[in-house]
Amino acid sequence: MKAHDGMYIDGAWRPAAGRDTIAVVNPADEQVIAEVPAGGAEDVDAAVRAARAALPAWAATAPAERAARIAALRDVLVARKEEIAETVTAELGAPLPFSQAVHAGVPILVAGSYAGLAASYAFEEKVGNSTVYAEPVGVVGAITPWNYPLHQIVAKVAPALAAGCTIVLKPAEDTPLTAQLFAEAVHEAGVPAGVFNLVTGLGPVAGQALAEHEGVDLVSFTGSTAVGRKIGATAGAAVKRVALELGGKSANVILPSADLAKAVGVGVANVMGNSGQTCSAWTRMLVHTSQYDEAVALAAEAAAKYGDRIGPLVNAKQHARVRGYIEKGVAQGARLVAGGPEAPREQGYFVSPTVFADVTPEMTVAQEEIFGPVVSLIRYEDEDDALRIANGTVYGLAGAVWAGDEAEAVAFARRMDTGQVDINGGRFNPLAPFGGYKQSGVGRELGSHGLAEYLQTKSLQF
Ligand code: TXE
Repeated sequence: MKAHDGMYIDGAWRPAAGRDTIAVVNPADEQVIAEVPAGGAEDVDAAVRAARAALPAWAATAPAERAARIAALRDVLVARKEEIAETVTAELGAPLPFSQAVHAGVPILVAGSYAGLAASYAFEEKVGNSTVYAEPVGVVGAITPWNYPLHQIVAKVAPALAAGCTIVLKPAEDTPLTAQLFAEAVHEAGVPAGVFNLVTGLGPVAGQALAEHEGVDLVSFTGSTAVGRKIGATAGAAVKRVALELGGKSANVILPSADLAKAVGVGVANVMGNSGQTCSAWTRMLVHTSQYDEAVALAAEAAAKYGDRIGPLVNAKQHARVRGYIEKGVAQGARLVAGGPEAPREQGYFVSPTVFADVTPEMTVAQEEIFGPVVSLIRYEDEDDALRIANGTVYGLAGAVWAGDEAEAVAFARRMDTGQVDINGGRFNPLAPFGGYKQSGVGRELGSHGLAEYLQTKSLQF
């Protein structure tokens, strides 16, 4: 596949400081498809300098002009949609229709929403005898994961651009080609040189150098809890802003009045989409004891139907990790009713759609983020029991509630310790804030709340 052999810094592709490279592997067949440079501290420093130099002019650009650049970026993403989908499929392994609809489709909605918000946001407000200005935080260090390669980038870069910030992006080492395509799109959209910069590289090298750089005012990170904790500590020590979007173990609560077949079917599909590599996936299905056996049968059937339509996991490490979790579930007494730890194909990092029954809330598969196509069915006795189980993990990112009556579902959702809940299936809304309670993170992405992360306020009293 086509790849740049440099970094996108100050509006141009420039050679990397060192000679190290990263091999990009197609997880469906384990073939190397490209190489990109593995940047280090020197590359990060050049990118941060470019971002700092570009900051004053971009921060002073009228919001309407920033909105126009984001709208142009959205248009490029539309024009290059097919190429984006093919690139994501090549480096992440997602089936092409899923890449087209979700990996290429969703970022268009998010970029569009920020073109609108940049134009309409109240960057200046009168509060009594004061004027309050919302000003950009400054230079943003964005560190993104591989699971939704473009969405994770756009969910940070679009609001940062809208706010008037400048950016250095360090994308995941598994999916750098999508990030390079995005840099081309930013360039085509006419975003001024230095406003957006890209450094590809390894997390503990380039990622850490970016998080620690004193020229960075805000670190926005999406990834594992372990790395998030470290980045949070580094930012705290330097007293700089930080936004963390970490893991999840979301509960899909099916109340007895719900349409059981629909709730189970959509629930299983929610976990299997993107091969379970979704931080908000509803990995714990909570079913009333009176409906439990029926739900188990429905879930096993739904998973079996998925069969070959599921893509591989992103890499060998995740493949081993997810299969290890499935083995642990079996060892702790959970009952496999679909899938299992055996790799279904000789080549590629595939795992079969897996359903566990007889899962109890304290089992590892019910507590830790597996990040694979694995759903655990847990039984509850009454609503209080369901709520206790739903809230009984360290995470609080998302969730779902199903009930015959919407008000009943809403009442339950309001008692959940989690940042986003889908009612009777829900529908994606790019303007709805997304982010975690508890150890799922700090801060919000998307919508005006996501924009506010990149702003700081100044008030003038009269
Ligand atoms: O994540 P990492 P990994 C969870 C999920 C998954 C697990 C491990 O449970 O199984 O994390 O995935 C960069 N300083 N999520 O190992 O390492 C890295 O280069 C600075 C949830 O892939 O956290 C990449 O760009 N940066 C999740 C990004 O951090 C560092 C999405 C994420 O990689 C760094 C992905 C360091 N020391 C995984 N080390 C979600 N919330 O959506 C790594 N990175």
